[in-house]
Amino acid sequence: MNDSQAVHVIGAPLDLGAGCRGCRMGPDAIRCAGLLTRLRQQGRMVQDLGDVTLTEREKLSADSAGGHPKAKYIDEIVRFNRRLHRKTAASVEAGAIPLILGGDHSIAAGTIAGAARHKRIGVLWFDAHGDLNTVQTSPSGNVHGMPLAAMLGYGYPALKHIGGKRPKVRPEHLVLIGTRSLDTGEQELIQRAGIRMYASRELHRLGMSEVVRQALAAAGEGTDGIHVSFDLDGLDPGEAPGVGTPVSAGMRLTEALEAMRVIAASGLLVSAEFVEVNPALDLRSKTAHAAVELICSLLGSDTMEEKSR
Ligand code: Z70
Ligand code: MN
Ligand code: MN
Ligand code: MN
Repeated sequence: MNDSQAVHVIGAPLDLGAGCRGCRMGPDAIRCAGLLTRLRQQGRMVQDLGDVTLTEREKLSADSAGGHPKAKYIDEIVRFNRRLHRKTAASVEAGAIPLILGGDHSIAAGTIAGAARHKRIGVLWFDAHGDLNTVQTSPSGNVHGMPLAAMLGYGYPALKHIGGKRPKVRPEHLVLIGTRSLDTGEQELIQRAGIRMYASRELHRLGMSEVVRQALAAAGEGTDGIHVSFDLDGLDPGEAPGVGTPVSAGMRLTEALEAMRVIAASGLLVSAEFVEVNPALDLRSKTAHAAVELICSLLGSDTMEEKSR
């Protein structure tokens, strides 16, 4: 990433992968919290490409839309993610930085496949959860608990094969940050694949900037750059109440902002997404505003910041 690269905002209003509805309104909530104005004030060229189309969910039921009883709405989720993958890939090819606004986290199956179409990608995954379930291990059948497994090459074929059959990320180029809620099958996959993880406890021991420096060294080694996937439930529920699955003892917003600044300074960023903002559960748009702050720390242009000082 450099200061002259434009940011392409892509809305991904999908909530069929989540356990409760509402984060389909996430993209507009983040826009309404002032995203475009703020990024432009920081000297970043921004273009809003609009939203990827979601088939009206009222026409769908979990069964009629899904191809699998343990992966609810999987057919529509795959269709949506194919469209999102094309949009994300086109943006990278145009030399821009795609900034995808979710939507539930199942959209990562489209965004990462898109970013990985012409680049070898490392992934920094900020989340209370691992999202490393497969149809076999998922306790809920909610697809937002599965996208990262799919990107590593595990799970539902149509989901993991979006944008081609090869895995989109290698386990040594993936780092989990802020993790504090994992299912048994996810823990097993982390062990088996040797995935690097900084749980909340370790974050506080090492400090966020050291954690992100180590994460970037691993994910950046032998790749063309980094995709940042930020689930707002990685933050503490006190600072991000508008999420479907709050988990206590999360990252502080100040810590997460520090993480974004270290990533920005590395120049390694290829693409980013901010997901799981649910305005129906939010308190005075606190979570949408947190997302805007994080995005500005990640994508604000340094040059202009210096000019305005
Ligand atoms: C659980 C599952 C999840 C987000 C919940 C929860 C997954 N591991 N992800 N909220 N963002 O159902 O697979
Ligand atoms: Mn997630
Ligand atoms: Mn989560
Ligand atoms: Mn490597």
